[in-house]
Amino acid sequence: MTPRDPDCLFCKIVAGEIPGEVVHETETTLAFRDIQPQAPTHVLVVPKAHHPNAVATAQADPSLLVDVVLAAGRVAEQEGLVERGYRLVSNTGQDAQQSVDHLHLHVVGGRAMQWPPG
Ligand code: DGP
Repeated sequence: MTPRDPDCLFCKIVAGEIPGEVVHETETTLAFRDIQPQAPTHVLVVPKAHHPNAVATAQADPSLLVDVVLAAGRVAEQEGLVERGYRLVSNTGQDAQQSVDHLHLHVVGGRAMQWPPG
């Protein structure tokens, strides 16, 4: 059974209760455009099952974390980001400014980026 948090925004997008601009889907993952894009391409890749962050996902269901990373790679290919590169970001916790406690990989690309992040 797929764990779900009834109060979770991304669980609602996965369930189709809140609209999302979906760009890729697998049996276990969904990818949709970020509502506040920080670059020409900014897609969020989430597991359909609710897990609060990447480490919790790896602990609970390691192959699901692999599914999410592979889906992010497919999105990068689809969006034409592979040649020039892109960033995969997974904010975790308060200091990292994680605002939705459902694992999501930000796939960000289409412009040159800075390091370190702010
Ligand atoms: P984070 O701060 O790492 O937890 O990223 C959460 C992202 O989710 C943030 O970049 C904005 C995005 N976001 C928030 N609400 C919505 C929404 O309703 N739809 C979509 N597509 N993205 C959202």
